[in-house]
Amino acid sequence: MNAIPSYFKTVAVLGAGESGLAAARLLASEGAVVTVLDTAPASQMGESALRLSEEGISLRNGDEALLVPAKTELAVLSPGIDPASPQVQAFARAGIPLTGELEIAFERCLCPVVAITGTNGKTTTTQLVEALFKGAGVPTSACGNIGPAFSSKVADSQNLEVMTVEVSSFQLETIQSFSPKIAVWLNFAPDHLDRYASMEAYFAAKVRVFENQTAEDWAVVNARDTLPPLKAKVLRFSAYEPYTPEIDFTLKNGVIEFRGQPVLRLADTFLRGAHNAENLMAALACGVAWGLSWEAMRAPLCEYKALPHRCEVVGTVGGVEYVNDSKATNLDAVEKALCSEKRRVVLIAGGKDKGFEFGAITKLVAAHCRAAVLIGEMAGRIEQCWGPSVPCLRAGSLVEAVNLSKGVAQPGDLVLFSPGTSSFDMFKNYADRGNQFRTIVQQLS
Ligand code: UMA
Repeated sequence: MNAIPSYFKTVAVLGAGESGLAAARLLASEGAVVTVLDTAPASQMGESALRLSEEGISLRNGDEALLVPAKTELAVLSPGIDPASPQVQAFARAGIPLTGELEIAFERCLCPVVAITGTNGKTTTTQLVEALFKGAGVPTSACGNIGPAFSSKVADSQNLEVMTVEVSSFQLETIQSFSPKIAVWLNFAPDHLDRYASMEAYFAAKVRVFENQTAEDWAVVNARDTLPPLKAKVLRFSAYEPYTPEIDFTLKNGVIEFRGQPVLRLADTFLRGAHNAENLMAALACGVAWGLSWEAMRAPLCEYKALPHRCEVVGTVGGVEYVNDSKATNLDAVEKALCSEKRRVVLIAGGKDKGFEFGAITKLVAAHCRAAVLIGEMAGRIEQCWGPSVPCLRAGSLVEAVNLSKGVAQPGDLVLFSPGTSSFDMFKNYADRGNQFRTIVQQLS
């Protein structure tokens, strides 16, 4: 099993979100004295955080959360908190060891872990892997970045054969012993440039998923990505490259092949597009690593239905289909949505400025789109990039964007809401953004 954890008596947990609360409860259940520190005011805390005192856990908010509690022996970071932030640096200056919620959970997990990372497709693949294992009779539970937090699932690990964990680069920044039996690397593209100084820094955090693996473990990797030498046994996949002996999973005429032999028809699943073929390949590769048969793996993958906000069809009005791809929070995701589409597209894009260069996909947008409707903080910058090649319209709200799109789209077209950046300038999160889009489209019809 995993490394024997070092138990600390007095712990500070930074962040009272889902990760922090789960880590705090896990540590308190071992008898640790836990203080949760959250820089947001108490008035913004959820009910679960406000009930911590009933469980013997202290909560400090606002400026008080910037002070290091006396006698702290360990600080546990939530993934959304940047280790470079003043709050974290105060612990570093006091010489207090820092770790992360993922590491805390891994140290205590009693079954092996499959870890799934990548810029896009993590959540879908995590669900596919969970479905595949469960369908094949291997008890597992999906957790981590997908939610619920890994720490909240540790108690279940004694009854599971494997834990299926979605891991983000933020979580990987603070690992020490985290070592998955199977590590999946789906893809890598620009993202989170509001947290990382460079793409190299983002890559360096993400690639740590392989850091503690040994020759007994497996790495399931995208054949198109250049990775450092891996210690684990490697299975490679690509939906964009032809079969060669180096690439185990490939896509030919809509059929996923393993070493040149057909194993799964994409049309037999509910998923579409080369990007989803890669998600399926990664899940199948986990099954191969675990020793499952193709027969056992096929049925659960064919039954799997995509999650909301990922190229989700939300309505057809006047012969125009409306698709909610609100989860597209980076340009790679927009690119994948456009490439899997043969119809003319009216693209609704834009949102919070997190440093992306939308010019990188101008040619693709021009090739696929009748027009682009732009919203949010980034609308002006996107128009500058796309304007010369694609008719661009600006909208002050999502309702206006949908109405403008309706006016421009022709029967047989697709209105694709694939923003390409974060939602936080106008919405609570991508799910709120996608739900609002769905409601607006439903009202159209
Ligand atoms: N906070 C501080 N100090 C700071 C910043 C924030 O105290 O300097 C506090 C906030 O006030 C807030 C809490 O920290 O109360 C939030 O912590 P968090 O941002 O780590 O969020 P959690 O609710 O713990 O959710 C995290 C993941 N969030 C992030 O990585 C940003 C969730 O992934 C994950 O589902 C959850 O743990 C359970 O594992 C979300 C996400 O957006 C879905 N992930 C990113 C992505 O997928 O792109 C990486």
